[in-house]
Amino acid sequence: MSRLGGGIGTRGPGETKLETDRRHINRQITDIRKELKKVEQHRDRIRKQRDRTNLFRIGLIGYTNAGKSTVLNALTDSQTYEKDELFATLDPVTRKLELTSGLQVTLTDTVGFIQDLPTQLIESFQSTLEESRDVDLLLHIVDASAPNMETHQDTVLSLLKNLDMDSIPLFTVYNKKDLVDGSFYPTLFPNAIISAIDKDDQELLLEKIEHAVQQELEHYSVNIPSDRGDVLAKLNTETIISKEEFVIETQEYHVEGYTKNKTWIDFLFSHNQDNEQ
Ligand SMILES: Nc1nc2c(ncn2[C@@H]2O[C@H](COP(=O)(O)OP(=O)(O)OP(=O)(O)O)[C@@H](O)[C@H]2O)c(=O)[nH]1
Ligand SMILES: [Mg+2]
Repeated sequence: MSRLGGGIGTRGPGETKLETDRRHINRQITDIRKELKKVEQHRDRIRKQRDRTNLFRIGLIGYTNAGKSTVLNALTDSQTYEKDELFATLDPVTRKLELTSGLQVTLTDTVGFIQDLPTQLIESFQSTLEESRDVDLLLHIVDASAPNMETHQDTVLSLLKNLDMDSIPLFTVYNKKDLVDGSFYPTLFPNAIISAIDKDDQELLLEKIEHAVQQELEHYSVNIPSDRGDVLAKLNTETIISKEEFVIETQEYHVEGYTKNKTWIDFLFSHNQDNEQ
């Protein structure tokens, strides 16, 4: 009876341990369930917030010294900053960027990748990348003049895979073209081949980014009553407008374009214009 684990007081030492383990595991399961619940609630909140914003976010990634910070500065330095509720909570490595169409996006810098990252550094490295985890587009900056460019590229791509970030759309920017001797053959597509310090290349890069962004957006078509100038203004800075006309018969604006989030447009309409914020 004792060995079969009968009633109270007959448990052998092994069984007691089993019961302790079981209780321990049950507590862990409860804790994990609570954590998961929290994560779910957090995601829900984020999703709801996303419905209220249409902000397209771009992350800069790349091997160390590739020119990420230089690209960030080159693209954003010349642009003026206005105080804007949309961008009020930006962290120091995130800047606002206005594309050729007038669409405003954010651009976030990250710490450079390196090969054979020491294990104790991986965690802190990952946390700096957290910010880039849920971006809508990654700009992969590559130093086109580096002798081991391909190894650098592969290091970045495999780290992205390890971080489960390889499903994020990727656009490659081959940088430092002014330092390349002879011909250059890119291996990642789509791409832009530029020198971050060249003004014309900065323009070209902006256009290419705009194109890459548009690929990720959804087409929309709306009619806006003439008294909703607020909606029209928002669509101008927060979507790419491809068609805009005033229809005299209906006294409405007919607008077509590309947006990150269609729900956000519904939200705009339901939002009372006299009750901003
Ligand atoms: N000649 C040339 N130099 C460049 C170009 N872009 C960046 N650099 C230089 O390359 C060096 C590294 O640039 P950063 O922008 O600091 O590189 P990073 O990718 O931010 O580096 P980490 O932050 O360390 O990962 C700097 O000395 C830049 O001036 C370029 O197009 N041409
Ligand atoms: Mg940098």
